[in-house]
Amino acid sequence: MDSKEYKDKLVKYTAEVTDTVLSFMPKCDDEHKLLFEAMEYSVANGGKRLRPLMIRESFMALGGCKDKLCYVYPFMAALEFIHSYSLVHDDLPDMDNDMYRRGKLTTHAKYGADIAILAGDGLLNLATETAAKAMVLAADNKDSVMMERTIRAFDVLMKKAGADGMIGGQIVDVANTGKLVGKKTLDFIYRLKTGALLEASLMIGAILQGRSEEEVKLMESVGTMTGLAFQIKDDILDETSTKEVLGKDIHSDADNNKVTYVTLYGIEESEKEVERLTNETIPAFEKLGIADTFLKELIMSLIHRDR
Ligand code: GRG
Repeated sequence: MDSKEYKDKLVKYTAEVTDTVLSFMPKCDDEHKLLFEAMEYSVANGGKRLRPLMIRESFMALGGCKDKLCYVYPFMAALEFIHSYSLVHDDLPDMDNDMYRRGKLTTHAKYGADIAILAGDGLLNLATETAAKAMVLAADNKDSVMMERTIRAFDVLMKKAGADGMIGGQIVDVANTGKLVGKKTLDFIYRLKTGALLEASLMIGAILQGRSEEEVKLMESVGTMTGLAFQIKDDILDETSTKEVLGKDIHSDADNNKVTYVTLYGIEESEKEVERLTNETIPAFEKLGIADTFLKELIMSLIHRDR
């Protein structure tokens, strides 16, 4: 796939995935106007849609057929809702206290911290409700194969978002803010805080496509390495990018007294680590027979992302 073909596909796929995610947002009614508005603002305000894209492309790369995508869509939306809520809560005054994200005011900066907390809570509940739709659909269709797969995918989604996943990483991050942590702690935080949702994305695609436990584990390992690389790149961009390109305040880590890969190793070494970790995913793609897919290109492209 040449670079133009990849870029064209990325634009097209991102738009499709965004439509899919937004189609699961509740319709705004007068009673819940403020809540729904703040929830919608938090999801609809841009973003790379990386996680839902990874679910869909993992499913498709592994041979998924289009008529089963109806079981994949709810998971794509659910994971993006979880990601969105985590950003809303992460931006709060008592967490990172960030005022800008994706080039716009953060949810708490626009609506106040009280509403932002509730919008985040609302999105987490909506994520569960949305993922459950896939299981209900399988039950309605009396499709026992998809029933089993959607239950397994649901289990992975909830685990990776919870105490053994994203939240488990965030708490260690928060507890160590201002402390001089080393690589071991940093890797633990990154693997859970950032990696867990990327692992979930790739695993869910594979599970819904009925792949073996071993293949799901291989996908998980791709997610682990991608997550670490993704977070290290995030550390680098926080130092080297601009507010205009990144859409949020830069030097947020330094301002919040956070040790990052850049603090420990400098920009150049951190860049090399992003490349090394990303390239380490290649054998898994080859083993799975999906080395020539959009999914692999997507993951490789993250080395050079600028936002
Ligand atoms: C439960 C109180 C409570 C808070 C949850 C877990 C959590 C707070 C926050 C973690 C969120 C976080 C900052 C994770 C780091 C991962 C990361 C680099 C997120 C940005 O992801 P992108 O670049 O964002 O995919 P876009 O804007 O493109 O969607």
